[in-house]
Amino acid sequence: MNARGRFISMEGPEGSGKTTQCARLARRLLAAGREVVALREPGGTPLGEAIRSLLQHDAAGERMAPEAETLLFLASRAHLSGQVVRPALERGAWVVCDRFFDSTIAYQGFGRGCDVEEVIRVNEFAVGGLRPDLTVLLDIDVAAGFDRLAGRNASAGTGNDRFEREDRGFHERVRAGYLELARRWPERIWTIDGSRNADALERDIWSRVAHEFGI
Ligand code: Z5A
Repeated sequence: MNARGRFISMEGPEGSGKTTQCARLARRLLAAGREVVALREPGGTPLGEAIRSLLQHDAAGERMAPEAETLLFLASRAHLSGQVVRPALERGAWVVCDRFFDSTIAYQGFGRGCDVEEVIRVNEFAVGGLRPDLTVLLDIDVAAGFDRLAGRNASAGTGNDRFEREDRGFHERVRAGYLELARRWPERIWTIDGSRNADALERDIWSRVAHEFGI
């Protein structure tokens, strides 16, 4: 458990509904009278948002080395952890984060093929022992997640970003990697079926959070 506040991260493959569920959980916590700090990764600080833009777009079409990509995510996370997450937890706030360190293990470790144990070690260096009290893993079939993103991108008139353009095999490795992490850290990572409707997911997540943290 973190000092005074609580730290909840939301994880999952593309289109699993993390952003939707983070917003709904934050609303429920606010309604329960808690101070909430809602964050996304990469991002959450001006430096983090600048790093996000580097990571999501090809710099002059140049393919990024997996190690460089890993370290950019970690730079954003190290800054966010020290500048925002720890101070929020210390004053008793609830931090709800759309992705955290499991994303780097899943995407850069299992997805890109960087050594998973090495990625875990450098992650530790970046966050200095900080870890979520609870991680909700929204698991979804890769094709179903992409169907959702296609719908969203079509209505927003946007294209796929650098990660969304990766092939199916990459995204299958990411999904399998997440499921492996859930087996490795069952006390922290709670896997739920993200293919269900958003209202049902919101209810289940809230009932787990309320029960686990005594709200
Ligand atoms: N990345 C990494 O490689 N390493 C790292 O360490 C970190 C990240 C931290 C960040 O992109 C990218 O960076 C990400 C991984 C990589 N790869 N990509 N792409 P991002 O932040 O822009 O996007 P994302 O985190 O991947 O989110 P997403 O996949 O775009 O979406 P989502 O948050 O999972 O879902 P959503 O936005 O809530 O919903 C997507 C659509 O589905 C939308 O139209 C919703 O209305 C709809 N939706 C949501 N829930 C449901 C349900 N339950 N049923 C039906 N439809 C739904």
